[in-house]
Amino acid sequence: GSNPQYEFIQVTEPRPGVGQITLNRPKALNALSTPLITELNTALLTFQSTPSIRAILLTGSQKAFAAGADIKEMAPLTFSSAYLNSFIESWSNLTTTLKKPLIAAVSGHALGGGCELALMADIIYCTKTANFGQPEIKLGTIPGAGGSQRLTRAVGKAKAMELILTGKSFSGEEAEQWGVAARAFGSYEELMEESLKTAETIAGYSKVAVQAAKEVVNKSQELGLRDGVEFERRVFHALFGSEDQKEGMGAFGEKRKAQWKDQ
Ligand code: CO8
Repeated sequence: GSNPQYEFIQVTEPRPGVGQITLNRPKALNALSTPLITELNTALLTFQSTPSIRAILLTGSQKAFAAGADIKEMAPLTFSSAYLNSFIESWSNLTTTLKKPLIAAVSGHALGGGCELALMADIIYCTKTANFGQPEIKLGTIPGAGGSQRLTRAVGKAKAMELILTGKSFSGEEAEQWGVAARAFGSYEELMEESLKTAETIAGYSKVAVQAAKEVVNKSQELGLRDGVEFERRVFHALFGSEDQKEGMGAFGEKRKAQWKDQ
């Protein structure tokens, strides 16, 4: 059920091994205020440290994943207060701190910080009509939570530059074509069902292998090809030291379902 300790998010366990966080600030289209981000961080860290949670789904409402950072909160900020308090830093590095896989299910608006939050997830699923974009330029500012870096890695410099300099939105259908989203669905219901199914599928694998897989794919965004392939091979070798590799390959030989030990 929903957790009463949170005001701006809902936290549930909709399927075995799957933790879901639903952004729930409908009056502001899930604008990412500091209190909301604090709750989101707490919920993610709680899932990270809960052994029964094996995959995490992050979503908003049908109308909005998140319409950006809270403009009303940011409007009066000064350089020195943003700089001295490291505004945004606490939530702009989810991919490096969260070890469990995170799927973002995006319907409706994913703008500014909302687009950046989605880009921090390991997998984006969306509706074809989802509305992605980095409109910060229209507000006299720029993306501040990794958008200029992660969007550029996802779509290439030409498209990223056009999107960030014009502030123009792109659809979920385009997000899928450009490789930002893994899949785009025709309806909200289908999006949520398929997102849960994928989270459940991942939750059904060895935790050790899943964490290693996420780690090596993320390394590809940081390392050159030679170092990346070497890192992958080291981790691949290391997994021969896991019980789950013996179990997985043994179960294949015995034509039975593997029983993961997460060891
Ligand atoms: N911040 C604060 N309030 C918002 C935001 C926002 N980003 N987006 C919407 N709201 C509020 C509106 O003010 C409105 O509230 P009220 O009824 O009190 O006036 C309510 O949500 C509903 O919004 P609309 O009436 O505008 O709804 P529409 O369906 O007409 O329009 C839009 C939807 C197109 C999404 C429109 O609301 C919009 O353009 N929103 C702003 C989008 C935007 O510019 N986002 C980027 C923000 S800047 C940013 O994210 C910088 C990131 C830096 C790093 C992250 C820092 C935390």
